[in-house]
Amino acid sequence: MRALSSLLLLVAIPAALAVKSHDFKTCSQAGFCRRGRALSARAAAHPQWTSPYSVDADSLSISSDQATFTAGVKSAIYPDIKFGLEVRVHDDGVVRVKMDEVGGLRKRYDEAASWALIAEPKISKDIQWTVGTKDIRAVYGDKKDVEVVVSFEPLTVTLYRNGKEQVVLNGRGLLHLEHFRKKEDAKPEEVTSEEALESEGTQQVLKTPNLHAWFEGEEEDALWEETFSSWTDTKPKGPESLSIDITFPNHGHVYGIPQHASSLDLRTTTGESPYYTDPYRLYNADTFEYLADSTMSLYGSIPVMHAHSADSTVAVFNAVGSETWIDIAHSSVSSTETHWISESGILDVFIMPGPTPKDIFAQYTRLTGTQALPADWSLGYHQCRWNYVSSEDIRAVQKKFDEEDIPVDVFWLDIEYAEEHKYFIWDKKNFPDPVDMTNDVAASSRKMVVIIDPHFKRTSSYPVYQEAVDRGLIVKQKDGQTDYEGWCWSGSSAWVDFFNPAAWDWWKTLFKTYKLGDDKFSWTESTEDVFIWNDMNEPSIFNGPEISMPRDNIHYGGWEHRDLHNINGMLFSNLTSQAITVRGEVPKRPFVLTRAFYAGSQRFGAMWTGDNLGTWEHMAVGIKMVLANSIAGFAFTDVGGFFGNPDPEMLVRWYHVGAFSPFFRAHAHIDTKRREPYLLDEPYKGMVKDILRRRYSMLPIWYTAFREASTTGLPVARPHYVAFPKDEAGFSLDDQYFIGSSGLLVKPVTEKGAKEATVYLPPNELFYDYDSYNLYRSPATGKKITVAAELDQLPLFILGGSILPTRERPRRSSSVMRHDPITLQVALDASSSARGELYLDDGVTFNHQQGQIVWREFSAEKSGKGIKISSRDLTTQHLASAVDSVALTTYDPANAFAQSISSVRVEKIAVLGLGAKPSSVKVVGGKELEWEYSSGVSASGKKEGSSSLLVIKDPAVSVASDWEIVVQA
Ligand code: NBV
Repeated sequence: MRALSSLLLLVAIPAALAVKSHDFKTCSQAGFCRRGRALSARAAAHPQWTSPYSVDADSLSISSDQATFTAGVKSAIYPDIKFGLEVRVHDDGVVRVKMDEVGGLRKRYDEAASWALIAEPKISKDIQWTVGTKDIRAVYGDKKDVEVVVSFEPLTVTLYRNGKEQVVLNGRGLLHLEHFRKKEDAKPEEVTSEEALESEGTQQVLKTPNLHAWFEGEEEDALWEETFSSWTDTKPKGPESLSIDITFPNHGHVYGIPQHASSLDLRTTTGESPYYTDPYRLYNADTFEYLADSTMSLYGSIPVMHAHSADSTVAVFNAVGSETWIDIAHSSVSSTETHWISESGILDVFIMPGPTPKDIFAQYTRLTGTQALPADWSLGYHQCRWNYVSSEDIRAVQKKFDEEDIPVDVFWLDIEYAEEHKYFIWDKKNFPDPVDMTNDVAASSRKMVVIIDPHFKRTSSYPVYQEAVDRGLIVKQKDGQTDYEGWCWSGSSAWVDFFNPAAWDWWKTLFKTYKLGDDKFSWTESTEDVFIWNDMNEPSIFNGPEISMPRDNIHYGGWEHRDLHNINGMLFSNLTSQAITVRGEVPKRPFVLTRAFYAGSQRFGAMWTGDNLGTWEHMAVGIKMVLANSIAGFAFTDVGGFFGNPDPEMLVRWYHVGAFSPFFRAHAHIDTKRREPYLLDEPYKGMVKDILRRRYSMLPIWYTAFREASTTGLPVARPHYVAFPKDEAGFSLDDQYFIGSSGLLVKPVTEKGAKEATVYLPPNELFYDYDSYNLYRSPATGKKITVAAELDQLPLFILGGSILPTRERPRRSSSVMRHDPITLQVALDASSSARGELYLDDGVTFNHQQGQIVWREFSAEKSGKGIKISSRDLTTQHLASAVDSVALTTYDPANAFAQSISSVRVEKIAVLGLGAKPSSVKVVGGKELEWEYSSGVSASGKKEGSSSLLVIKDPAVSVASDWEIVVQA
């Protein structure tokens, strides 16, 4: 693979260099997906199709706390097979719908939710189920405007708000849990409609004599075995797929289900003129050189979908761990039909009622947790390539950055640091002094990230492998006994089964930086400045089906790999993250980048967009992918593209994209030319240096956005529909977005040769160009503006009404900026007010959880004919109003951290859009300040053009304390 790519990539990316599509299945090559789509086709063809599943009302039982009901479910097709339904309402209105086969031949995989959820959700105290003859229903919510109705025959679940349908399960009758059966009686006896169905209505519909054929199709399709390429998947359990249609009436847009290289607003995959012909696929896979516009699977899978309209947002989390395909049809402009087809598992769907995007993020993160607050340094610039070849190489690269005065925080080592790709074990020829090397990096206030892949070389001289074998931790072949062997970078390899609890503590011990005992491995050749990158954890296996693990391999508990494939990679990186956290005496925030992910991964680290190409298309789709990933986690997109040699123009534009992504890493394939920023010629080098400096100046904004994400779930890279949920014109926007709640709007340029860019501004707002301070006003319809976007220009705007905290002193890394002064940019809105936040803590420990923080609110408001700018403690306000879940039992505004930064001052305040030249600027209770004013367009006026600018010089107020500055007219 490497030899081939070296030949191809040293020049440029030829059009032919793209994913080897034939390595990966289409829906028509996956038996259960074929069956699912065929079911849907039969339903569409039958004018009176109805679901054969019905609730047995006699078996209905409501729990003593009233929140849950259970009932038996019958299938008219298989009257002897029993199913159980459980529906419960959580205290935030989320409805959980579970259905499983009862007393079947085997057990379906029912553990997906347990890996994704942080805890058993709290049950509503507000529910009163009412049982009728045809359904059971409950009305709830503060305004009693939400209603969930479970109809008995056929079984459907519908969520209403204000009487309007929001989410419907099985409305199209595509629910199907293929029950476990014996191969010998695979062909069931014919069941006729008269025998099976007593309900008159259903009898009318089902006139066909053979109900099996009517519902499941004439032919048995790949129930017991299937082949793909040279691979045979023996399916010892037989068919067990799960199909469910989920319709979002009154919601015309759906987003989420990362990861795909596609638009944020998900497109139609079925119907008369589908945009895509295959459903969106979720099956973690090493799809290197992936297509830039496709529903193909990529490295991670999060089965979460938002459905949005100007009236409301709802969402579903389908907690399934097996391969899943999702068909989408925009049945009308205002409704969306989806069909989820999974290979195995129980039905376990969480319906999130919204009604705003903010509510959805709160509901989803209450289930699966928020993004972890990252270490502050991890928001700086990361320099990676496959590979920095030696300790001396790392030192030389660091030196060049310093000589050129280019900021950087982290140097990364890819797989070649490890002797024979035995991770943890340094290749001493090239890395003779790993601890000294790391200490040299750390001495410049920087960190290292080193890769640990999950394939372990099968040799007894490799202690990590041997310890895993001795403990019986290796994933087994289909016989359930023999250790599975596959092929990866390290040659013949084995994979640890992280579903086995015995692996958990063992894995943590490996990362201890001190010696544990003579016959026990720990990573003594690392320090607490080394952090981890987990790659290839889909898992990627070179000689495996679809470059992954055989589905009939066996994991802990006897589960087949197919049952939990999409969860598998998450366990590896989550445990690595926990290992890093506790490796030292004082727990410190981990940093782990993972390629494979599932719902819940966001709690432990960052994910990235994998092996993209150095092309304009990939740069553009990377932005959409970061937005889609951000809905359910947080994301990197590799600057420069992994494969290929981007020209300087593309690289500069890509640095802009990276600098405005939650995480910012440049990476490159082993066969590419070196492309560190200092290697560029002028003017490109200067441009990249400016971009990097801008990223560093904005670190306070990023960190504040991460604080918000880590407590509310609201994404750092925030799509337009989340920021302006009522603005229909922005529902499909995915090439411009906001940074947290800061008010920063960015539109990276992703076209070659561009000189200008068009940016959409939402209705009735003011925006200031970040560089020119030009003020734009959008009318009630919103508007598009065209702005200059030469190579050194990035379309970047501040929403009127925002206050941005920045640190403007150029530095070599983020850690040395912790005591730098702050600049505030106050962008007034039409009523001459503005607000913003700044969050600071020590950046590395968990002391913030004990209230060691500074969290300020800056505001500007009219005061007489002038304005007043003030700073207030925000934690106190939040604790008083209990607005969010900041878990601070004891909080003191004068906490030790706040005291440690009491000398950090505000060194400049720039006010945009002020109405007139002030007569004085004064700190209340303090001195008269120096200032400069240049006249221009005012925020409260009607004109567009160059904004007025008041620069208050060195007000010298502390960032950690309350103050007021009065700007008198
Ligand atoms: O470890 C080598 C690469 C890594 O640089 C890249 O970022 C990963 O996505 N890795 C994939 C394996 C080889 C890919 C061809």
